Amino acid sequence: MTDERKGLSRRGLFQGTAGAAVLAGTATASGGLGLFGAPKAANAAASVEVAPGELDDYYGFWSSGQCGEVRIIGVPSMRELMRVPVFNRCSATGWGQTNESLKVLTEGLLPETKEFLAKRGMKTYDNGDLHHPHMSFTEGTYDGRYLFMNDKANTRVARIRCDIMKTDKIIEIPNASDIHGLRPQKYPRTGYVFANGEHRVPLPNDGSILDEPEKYHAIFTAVDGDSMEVAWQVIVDGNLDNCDADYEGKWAFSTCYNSEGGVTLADMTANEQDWVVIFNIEEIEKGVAAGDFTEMNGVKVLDGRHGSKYTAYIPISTSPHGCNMAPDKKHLCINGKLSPTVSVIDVTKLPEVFAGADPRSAVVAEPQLGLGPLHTAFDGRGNAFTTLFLDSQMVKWNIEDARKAFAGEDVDPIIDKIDVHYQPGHNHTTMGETLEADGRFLISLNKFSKDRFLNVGPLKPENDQVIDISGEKMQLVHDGPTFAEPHDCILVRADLINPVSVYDRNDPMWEEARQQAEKDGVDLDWGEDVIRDGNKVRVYMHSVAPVFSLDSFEVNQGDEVTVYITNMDEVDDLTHGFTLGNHGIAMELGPQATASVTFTADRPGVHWYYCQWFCHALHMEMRGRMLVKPTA
Ligand code: CUK
Ligand code: CUA
Repeated sequence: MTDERKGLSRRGLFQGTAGAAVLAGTATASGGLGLFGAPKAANAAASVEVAPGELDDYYGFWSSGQCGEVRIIGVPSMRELMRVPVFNRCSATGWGQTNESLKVLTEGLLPETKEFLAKRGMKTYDNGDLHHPHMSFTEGTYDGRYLFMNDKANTRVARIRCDIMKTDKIIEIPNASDIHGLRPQKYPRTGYVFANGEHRVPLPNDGSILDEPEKYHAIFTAVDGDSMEVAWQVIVDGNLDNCDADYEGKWAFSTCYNSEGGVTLADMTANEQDWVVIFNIEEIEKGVAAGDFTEMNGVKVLDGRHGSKYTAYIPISTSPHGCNMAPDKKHLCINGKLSPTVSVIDVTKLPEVFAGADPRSAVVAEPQLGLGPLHTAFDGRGNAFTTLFLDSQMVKWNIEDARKAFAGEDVDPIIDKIDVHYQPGHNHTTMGETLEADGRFLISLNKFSKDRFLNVGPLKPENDQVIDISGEKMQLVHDGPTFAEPHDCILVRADLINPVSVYDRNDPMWEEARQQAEKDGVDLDWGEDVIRDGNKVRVYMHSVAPVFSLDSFEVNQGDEVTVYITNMDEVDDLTHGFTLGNHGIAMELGPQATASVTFTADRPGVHWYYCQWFCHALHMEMRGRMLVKPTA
């Protein structure tokens, strides 16, 4: 294929995704060069093309909103690579059903939550609302250790181990009501993971205070990212929305709305101004050391309301939303939402604010960008990209030029605007929240797709668009439909992440299974046995393609059965599964992993179990029988 022909075919593709039927006619009439021009469109398509067999340059970690999982997407191709269950229940992997996953899902719940769920016959929540996935940092850039994420629905923070891409810790945050904004500390390392409690509730929220909103509080939490324990909390004024951290380990920032302390929409948007709260980490740590806190539900809670030495409140136009620290280490961008502006705070001025200067003196620019600015991303070359929800646009602007304009110079900071389709919320650039921001691609996470895809009924996908930002002008290069409802993503250079292909037999994930096997005198790796312990039965077996080492086992009706299976295959990509028919049971068995599941065998008869992960030419034959002897 000649370059010219390649260009033409790519242009065709581009027009198709743009839905511009008219342009096709124009192209034919002008001999192949339409309004967009073949060479430009060809370059645009080429920049996202990842040919079959080639690998993407970036891992994209996507949230999934009310689906409660994390999705891994290759960027720029936008091919979905994996889903990692976190707060949700997963049919494929058994997340939320295996004993190993239930340990992660239950051990961090508060005692009263466990009690509440037990009354509903539940061990844990099986839903979540995951907005913000962020990676751990060392010295201002991603270090490939962990991903952290929030659950807005059930007030939790979770962690994914990036060596195996599985969730290993989930904790419920006490004294808070839902967790929204979440960001790890960037320097010197993570360190703390900051988590915003959004809704204001009474403390304690035990029914002793009900319809007295003036007594409600929102709370800011620092979680220790290594131990996944709450380090401290700070009570603030207003509702916390999004947050970020600086590049020197000194500050955390949260946008805050509802300075009115209201409970209805009209109340909450009455004031002209709300604020961004600055948390002074050093002062807070000193306060903790000095005992200046109240202990609530086992957590050290500091008072950071107006007048506190731990916080500063910088007034910003009403209801600011996104909170984004630029990789120039200096500028914090606060996105106006209801105001058409982004307020730029120079963090080098914050010590003066804490020393008593007017908080507004830290605001060094406030460019008017368009309607509905929600989130801002950076290219590492001094430019910022802000989503305009109401205008359905992405705007590129220069931070230094915005400062000059704010200081009275006649400079327009806006460099470029393009339409996105439609209503963007978050956006994110390649490595954009790190010191290694490389300015290659920008994702616009659009809340609506409208006419961009085939109609699939009343529920439409969202649309995550890829924009090439390597040049002066932005170029829209790809549309990517997504299911409910990613809010945010991060784009991590591929060399920073090195997952394993086969589990380590010493992984702590199945430590409890190993201990039980030792007590039972069974070799967890290669053994197979049926251990009876009263009405509890423990069944051990291993799998090597295409067989389970037990082709049948027998139990009595009413026994509480735990099946432990170890996949002893050592080959890459050789996952087995265990599905027990008509029992609602299925789990993933990764290479060199152990998984277990517990259930009551109350259906007499013959029940087949089989491998549900295609593993071998004789995969279909990989099965066995559970024989359940009736009681009477
Ligand atoms: S929030 Cu959803 S568009 Cu939860 Cu990050 Cu801004
Ligand atoms: Cu083992 Cu399929």
